[in-house]
Amino acid sequence: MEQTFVMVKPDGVQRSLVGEIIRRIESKGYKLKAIKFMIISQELAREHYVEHVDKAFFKDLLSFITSGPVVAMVWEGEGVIASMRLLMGKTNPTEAEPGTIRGDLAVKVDQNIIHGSDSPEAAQREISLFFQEREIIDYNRAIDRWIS
Ligand code: D4T
Repeated sequence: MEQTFVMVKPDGVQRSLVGEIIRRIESKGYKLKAIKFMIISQELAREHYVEHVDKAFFKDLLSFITSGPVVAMVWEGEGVIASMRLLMGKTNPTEAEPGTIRGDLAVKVDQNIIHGSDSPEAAQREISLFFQEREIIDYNRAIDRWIS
């Protein structure tokens, strides 16, 4: 079953949106596989955002993402990688549709409250950056037969 990496960024934690964000993902039907409340180190931030190393916003992005605790998670379900991007809405919250997490809850591109992997390769890379295999939990839910 497909898995994706999701993170409530420091602004989402500061704005007390962790519960609201998890509620939306849970209500959709996806299964929580791993969760960690943590402060991202400079090294991990650089690795996570390595594709943006040449961008003008890279330095600010690093200070922002390391500025306070985040909630890192692995979610599982059918088509979860692409679907999570739809639930999140466009990267720039001013362009994100109402009904999406960013469309409803965020305003600025540099404070867009949530991250989700954008491809199967990114999902695999990001999950293994943030989690060890033993931290990803296998379990059954009674509702799984109604969802998957
Ligand atoms: P993340 O990776 O945080 O989920 O964002 P996206 O996958 O939706 O978008 P991205 O990789 O293009 O951007 C990474 C990250 O950088 C911030 N950002 C982006 C920023 O601070 N200024 C900018 O101009 C852009 C384009 C927001 C997300």
